[in-house]
Amino acid sequence: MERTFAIIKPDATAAGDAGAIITRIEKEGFKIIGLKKIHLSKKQAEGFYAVHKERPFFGDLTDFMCSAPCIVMILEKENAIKDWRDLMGATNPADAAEGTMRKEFGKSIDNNATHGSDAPETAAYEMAFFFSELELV
Ligand code: RTP
Ligand code: MG
Repeated sequence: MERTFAIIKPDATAAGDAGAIITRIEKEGFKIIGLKKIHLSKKQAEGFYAVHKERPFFGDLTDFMCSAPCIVMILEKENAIKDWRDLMGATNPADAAEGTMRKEFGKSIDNNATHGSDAPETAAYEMAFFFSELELV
């Protein structure tokens, strides 16, 4: 079993799409072992996306992530990291395949509905950033 970290981003949470996204996550065989709704501060958003701090979109990305509440989750499944990335679809919803979360719920490359860890090391960092072991069931 593998664990990955997922976010229902502020756009999808505000749009009322969290329920549909969670339903799909469960249908695809992921177990939700941690879940909470939070409103990130700018500092927390910058810490979470620190790998992107030199990128031109860093300011807009971190402004967006602290603009409204989001839902953070830890998902468990065989190949959870890759399978959640596949279910999310391409970063830009315009390029995302039919049936993916970003195609269905994303509006633009900046407002793309979901986040997923991209490797075991980033998953470990991101899970520990938001959850303590005590919060996982
Ligand atoms: P995420 O980390 O949010 O799951 O997205 P990702 O792996 O598919 O994409 P990543 O390269 O990690 O970028 C993080 C977020 O930054 C925004 N972005 N904008 N304007 C641009 O060229 C650009 N590239 C990335 C996206 O909102 C992306 O989700
Ligand atoms: Mg990423």
